[in-house]
Amino acid sequence: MSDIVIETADRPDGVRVITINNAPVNAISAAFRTQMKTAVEAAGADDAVKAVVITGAGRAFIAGADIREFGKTPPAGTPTLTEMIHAIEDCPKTVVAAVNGAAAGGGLETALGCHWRVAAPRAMIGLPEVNLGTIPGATGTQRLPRVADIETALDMIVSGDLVPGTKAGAAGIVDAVADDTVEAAAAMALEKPVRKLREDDSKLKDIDAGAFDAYRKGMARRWRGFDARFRAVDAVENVVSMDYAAGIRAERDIFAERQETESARAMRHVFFSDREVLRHPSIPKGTEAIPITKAAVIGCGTMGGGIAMNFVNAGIPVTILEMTEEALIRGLGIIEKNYANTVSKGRLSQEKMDARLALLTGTQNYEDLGDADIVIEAVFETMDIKREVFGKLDEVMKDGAVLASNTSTLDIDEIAAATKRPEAVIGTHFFSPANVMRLLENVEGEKTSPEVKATVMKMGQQIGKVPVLVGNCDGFVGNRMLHHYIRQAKFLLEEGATPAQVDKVVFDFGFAMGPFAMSDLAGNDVSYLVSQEALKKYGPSNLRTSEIVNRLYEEGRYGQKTSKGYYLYEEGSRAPIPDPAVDAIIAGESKRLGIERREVSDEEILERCMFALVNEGAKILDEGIAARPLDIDLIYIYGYSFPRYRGGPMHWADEIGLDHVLARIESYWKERDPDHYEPAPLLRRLAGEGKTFKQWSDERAA
Ligand code: T1G
Repeated sequence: MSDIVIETADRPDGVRVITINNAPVNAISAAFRTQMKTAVEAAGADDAVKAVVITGAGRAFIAGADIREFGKTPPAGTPTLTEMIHAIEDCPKTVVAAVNGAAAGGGLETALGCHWRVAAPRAMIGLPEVNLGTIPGATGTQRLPRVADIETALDMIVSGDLVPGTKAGAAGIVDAVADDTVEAAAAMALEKPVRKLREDDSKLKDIDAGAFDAYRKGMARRWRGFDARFRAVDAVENVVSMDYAAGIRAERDIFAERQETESARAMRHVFFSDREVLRHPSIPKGTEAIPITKAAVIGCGTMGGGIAMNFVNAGIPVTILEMTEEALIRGLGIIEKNYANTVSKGRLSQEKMDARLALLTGTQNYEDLGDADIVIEAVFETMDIKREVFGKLDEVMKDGAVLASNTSTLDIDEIAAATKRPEAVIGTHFFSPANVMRLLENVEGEKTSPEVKATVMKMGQQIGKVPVLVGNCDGFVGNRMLHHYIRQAKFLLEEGATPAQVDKVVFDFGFAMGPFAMSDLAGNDVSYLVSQEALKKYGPSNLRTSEIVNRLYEEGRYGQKTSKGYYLYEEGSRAPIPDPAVDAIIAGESKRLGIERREVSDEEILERCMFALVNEGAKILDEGIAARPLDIDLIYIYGYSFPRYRGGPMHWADEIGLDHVLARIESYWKERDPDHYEPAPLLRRLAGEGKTFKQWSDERAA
């Protein structure tokens, strides 16, 4: 890559256009800062130059500071981003930003250092630093409230969301919106005076100092644990009590404090993993994905209906098949009700709802599915029915169609064997509710072709999911690991903990809810029936198992659906209420098992549950069921609400240190669970070599 990233060209009208050309998205590198400062100072000193426009080459204006340079020392003499921005603002000629594309983080900060701004209608603009566990660190928290009202500024900085140019225009963040941003910016630069935002406090006097505490209260529940977002409010709040110079110094201090926190490292890991996950080592580079222009879904129950919604939401027509007219009408009715709900909450227009429903076609005939590019089966979770369905699909689907199963527990190879085209068969495991949960666990069979794998990975993106490709085994990756975590949670109950204690530890760690509240939501009857299926499949085990869920099932304590499970639930409320009757059931189990109940510490609860995920994850990596630790991390973040600011179970274990994780697992294995908690060989190996899962993965990829 050439290190010339800033190009200049003089227009006949006397405007100098400074173009940033640092593929792929004009991230701000050290060279960028040096060359931009030089270019803008030269323009200011050149009498032939009447005014200046700054714009980006390619699809972005500026993607922000180059995240890959974080923590690296720049060459001596390199200006900071703030120094570069001030050089732009101090240019004696009018400087206008032509925001041709994404202006994110330092990109927007740079645009706010220009005297005026023109944006393209669909240019995505914002300060997403909190999504990296940090805060805007180059005057953004002090400039945005000087152009937008404080609520808008706080919303943008705390959410980290990018908004389109049109919205940024309406908010006053840009001064005009135009398709040809350079032309519009040149005209503006020739007529408008120099305007230094850092000297303009006019919008600050309207700010109610109480707005910040109110904002903190309003964000507390949604952003629990995301510390950077709360520190961003602190930085913005300084606009009411500090002048600009003090405000940016305070901002810089907070930015520096955040940069090297565990959560910042975790969220940078997730940022890059979100992109790396699509480049799976088992899909050769350049493999062509089959275009998905038409889909089909078998089964219009909860999962089938949710799956179908994903496609019509992305503008892809879906034919959905049910066996009876009554089931079809009921299923389509539920989809319509779902959309109507969203419309009533003002989150979808009636017109968009109608357009989406118009893309849905119901049928009872397999022949109507033949021209779909992909068909996703979401019928009962029994192998006989799946094989029957795939046998029919094999007969009716066009050549080259992808035959996918939404199964969460059954063997993809056995399903594929019901067809004459196993290379076209793959698992596409959606998580309930399928139209909400972002994880799509794609499960490759022995014979699945690279094209089919590439297709479901691209399709996942197309329908707004995070697609992760994994191998075929019991429970694939997510549920296989979950099984080990839930088992420890149940053992902890038998040893002395209560459901509320375990759930609080896991909730405070950052999950949306603990294992027992989750079981009550999903249905204890479901987990009981799954355990009975496993019993049928594998026979009784002489290893330690827990029968607590059997006891609950026997007493009809299925969870929220029966207003009692691990907890009690009042009519119409989902709030879990601890129930002494459950404590008695648990104590009865401890007695039956001859376990002397004891005080269990929160630390043991957290480690027993979370290290069980890590230990099984290590086995999954060793078996090649997951190709990289990042695949496991994303599965847990997007499928199981593992806290994003801890980076996923494998990244989190790397941060703790695998030697410590191994030592703790060793002790639990010996003292608490000799049957199931033996340390994974890969964990032992890496801990012994002083390595992390990431280093192991990078060595394999090299
Ligand atoms: N630094 C380094 N690489 C980046 C990058 C960045 N800021 N942004 C994107 N990339 C890479 C990305 O990893 C991918 O690489 C490729 O570019 C295309 O990205 C002081 C300190 C701008 C909306 O957080 O949100 O400024 O996978 O597929 O869909 O206050 O990129 O191809 O190898 O996402 O067109 C703040 C992060 C930084 C914005 C464009 N900025 N980027 O989306 O492309 S911190 C951000 C995005 C900061 C200052 C602070 C998006 C985009 P690869 P892409 P896209």
